[in-house]
Amino acid sequence: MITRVDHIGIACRDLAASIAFYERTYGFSVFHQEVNEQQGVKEAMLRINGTDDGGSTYLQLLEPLHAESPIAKFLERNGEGVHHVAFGTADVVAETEAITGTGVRALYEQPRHGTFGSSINFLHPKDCQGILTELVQSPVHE
Ligand code: CMX
Ligand code: CO
Repeated sequence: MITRVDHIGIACRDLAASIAFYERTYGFSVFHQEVNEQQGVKEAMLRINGTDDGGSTYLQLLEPLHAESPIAKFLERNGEGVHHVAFGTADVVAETEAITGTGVRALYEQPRHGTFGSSINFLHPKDCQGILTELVQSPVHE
């Protein structure tokens, strides 16, 4: 079951400049920053609100680490903007299986490492109404 919106992923060219925009415009602040080599990104999570299942909702600002990053390819094609939508679930394996059972392609056979040590998978944008969709299982599910 999908229980919430976990985050909206936003592609940017300059992480510091993007963070500064969200700080001065909306008063959001950085909750967490990390580099994820496997995903090819330098990222910042800006926490927006808590949710009733104990999780939170974030904006995920994503700067490419190198030219082969999926974010670099996206920026080249589309410029800065919304890159993906991520839904939270208590069980990413079961949720991926349920969704692929409806005919939607998952990008990975097994979940991979996401922000905060979460487990993630992606659903192909061409099967999801044009939206790259991420499934996220938080490391500790409250
Ligand atoms: N949103 C919507 N559509 C997208 C898209 C996106 N973010 N990225 C690509 N597409 C579209 C392309 O425009 C293309 O459409 P057309 O065929 O109509 O031109 C189609 O998908 C396939 O494009 P492609 O060139 O074959 O594939 P790409 O090399 O662009 O790869 C994808 C697309 C989704 C497989 C790749 O970006 C990927 O593996 N993403 C998952 C990992 C990721 O995005 N990591 C960064 C975020 C990490 C995090 O959230 O923690
Ligand atoms: Co994400």
